[in-house]
Amino acid sequence: MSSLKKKFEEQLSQSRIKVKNFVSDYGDKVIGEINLRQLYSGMRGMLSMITETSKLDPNEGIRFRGYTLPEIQDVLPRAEGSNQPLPEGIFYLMLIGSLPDEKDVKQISLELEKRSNVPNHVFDVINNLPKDMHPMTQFSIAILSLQNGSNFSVSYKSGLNKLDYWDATFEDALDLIARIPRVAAYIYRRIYHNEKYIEPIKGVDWSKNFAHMLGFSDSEFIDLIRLYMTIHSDHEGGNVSAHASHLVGSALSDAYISFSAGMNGLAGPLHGLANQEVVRWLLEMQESLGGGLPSRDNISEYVQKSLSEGKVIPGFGHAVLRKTDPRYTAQREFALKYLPDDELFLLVSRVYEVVPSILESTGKVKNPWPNVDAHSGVLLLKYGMTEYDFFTVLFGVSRSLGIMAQLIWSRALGMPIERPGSTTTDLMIKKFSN
Ligand code: CMX
Repeated sequence: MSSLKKKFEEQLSQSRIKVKNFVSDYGDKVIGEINLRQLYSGMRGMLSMITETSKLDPNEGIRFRGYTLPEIQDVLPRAEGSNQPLPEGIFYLMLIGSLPDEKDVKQISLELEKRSNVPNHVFDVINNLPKDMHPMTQFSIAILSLQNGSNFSVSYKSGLNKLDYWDATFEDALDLIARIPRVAAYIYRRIYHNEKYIEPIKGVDWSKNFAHMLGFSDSEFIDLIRLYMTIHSDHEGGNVSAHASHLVGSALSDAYISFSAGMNGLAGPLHGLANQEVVRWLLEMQESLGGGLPSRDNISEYVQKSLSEGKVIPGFGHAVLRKTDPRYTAQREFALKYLPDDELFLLVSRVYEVVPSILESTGKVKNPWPNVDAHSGVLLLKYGMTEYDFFTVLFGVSRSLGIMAQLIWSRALGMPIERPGSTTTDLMIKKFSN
């Protein structure tokens, strides 16, 4: 048994007892009220699930097991010569609940390397997809095609004890995290680089290998991927991708099926696809304003026009956050360090100066500040990754860390099948307006 799995198992029985006693002692406590409006507004602010890995505060942003993003960047182990934490470390933190040391992180890199073999039939499946199918659709299909290797499904068929669900899920989760960079890189090289595939390398961390298979060897780009994989990894449980995975997983669908469902949610423009939409919107704006760095007044006019046409400004707003997303700030700091004079970075910065007050002036946007997706694209473009309809796949690879840690915990704590209630408008009218 791997040391990561042993560490998880060691604390499992205690966690189970803690949850059991807590629910038995406090299960009747009321934690909030639900009003009718919330039913019609996407369940905003409705506390309705337990997610152990991270918690999102509207003003402060994400905390991973109690650590803010700047703290994470400070305390997690780094690769030699690198300025960014290794995402293996955030996976350890989310799963085990405490900070890893360098040895722990190194072991995860090795474990992922050992598990990284992708069966040939997965490449056959991808090869049979039209190249113009969106990369997220290809990614989701490829993840599903990995499913026949699921430990959980095979063990369940032969009569798995409920108490051991977590164990088979742990195996699937680690396999999935290990394999999807190869799958994502294969999709990328097939669509955009004439099917010139790059074999994985051994003895390096998860992100470096991923960057290598994508075709990038620049050490700044590798660090960018480490940063990218860390900051996109988790955003508590209620966002569409995490929640979709959790919901599907609650029916005991295995890790592959659950994660693919989450990726289908991430592929929506109001969620993960926003990173692609931001780049498209920025480039279209730049072109329609005559190229170069547009003035604040011109950007303002363009934004007003987009709004008047009933479009959203991609990369701005959030369902929970009410301040600038710390994931945006982390990327801005990276840009200020490595590409302060880049024209598209300057454009992103100018948009940041202009958009919030315009969104505020609409009187309806609850959070006018930028989110993670407002910044990620320009960094990738700078290092030569220009195929921006692929960017959501990178988000997806990163999300595997959080969603898989969440799934292991849900199985370990015996979380039941999700089944909230619903009602009809007529029944509500009958109840309240007579
Ligand atoms: N541009 C224009 N209008 C916006 C807006 C934006 N960036 N953000 C919110 N609004 C509008 C909403 O569309 C809504 O309009 P209607 O009342 O006409 O329907 C109104 O403002 C109120 O919305 P809200 O309560 O402030 O925001 P929601 O919680 O409903 O939605 C989000 C949140 C992210 C979907 C929304 O802000 C948005 O569409 N942003 C642009 C897309 C984006 O960047 N998504 C990525 C989010 C991060 C991620 O998941 O990756």
